[in-house]
Amino acid sequence: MYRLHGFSQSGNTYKVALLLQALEQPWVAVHMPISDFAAGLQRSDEWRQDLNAMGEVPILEADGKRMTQSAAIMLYLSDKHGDFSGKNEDERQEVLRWLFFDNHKFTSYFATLRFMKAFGPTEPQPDVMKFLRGRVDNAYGIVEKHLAGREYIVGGAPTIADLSLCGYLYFPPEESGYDVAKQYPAMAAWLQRLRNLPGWKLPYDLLPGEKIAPRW
Ligand SMILES: N[C@@H](CCC(=O)N[C@@H](CS)C(=O)NCC(=O)O)C(=O)O
Repeated sequence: MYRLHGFSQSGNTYKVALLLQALEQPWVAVHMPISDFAAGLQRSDEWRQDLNAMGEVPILEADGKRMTQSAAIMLYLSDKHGDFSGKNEDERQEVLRWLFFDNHKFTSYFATLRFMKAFGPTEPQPDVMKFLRGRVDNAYGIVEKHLAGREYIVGGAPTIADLSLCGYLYFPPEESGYDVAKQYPAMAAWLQRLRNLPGWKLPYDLLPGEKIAPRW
């Protein structure tokens, strides 16, 4: 039984949860309330020592190991269960390329922007938001262009590259100010396609934690 630490607002946790569902593996959520997260529990010395020195969720406990970093966890699970990793060496190389792009450019700026707009303790500064929107628009434009005329990020079937890139795209538009379904047609069609994966659910239905109204 896999144990996945996180909470429903965490798109990085959602990526791993979606993969466990698609692999039809049994798992339980270990809930870290967003109030603890907002208070910085994950940065305390004790938490870092006991759970993750990097001070982040998701954390997956499995096979006597405690793993972190959603991409590393997804590579482990897709390899172990022999699915969603790409059909050959070239596809697996492409999967890695998109996982790195996602972690550096696609998820990271968007997750930061959304956090500041929806959950930040103080009103975000317009210049900072403008910078983040510029970075997001660039990364989203790249994925939109890539998906025009193709069904999945790599090859002809879903892989962990899809599950990583989609991790923040099913949250309500008001949390980020981005309405992907309206602004990015190729991404919208791809997100619709991914809903057919086994066990697919929206983040607030798959992971524990109350939906909260965006703050700013
Ligand atoms: N690259 C990491 C990012 C993980 C991450 O940023 N997690 C957020 C929650 S979604 C977090 O725990 N942040 C804590 C902090 O920055 O203090 C991954 O994919 O797992």
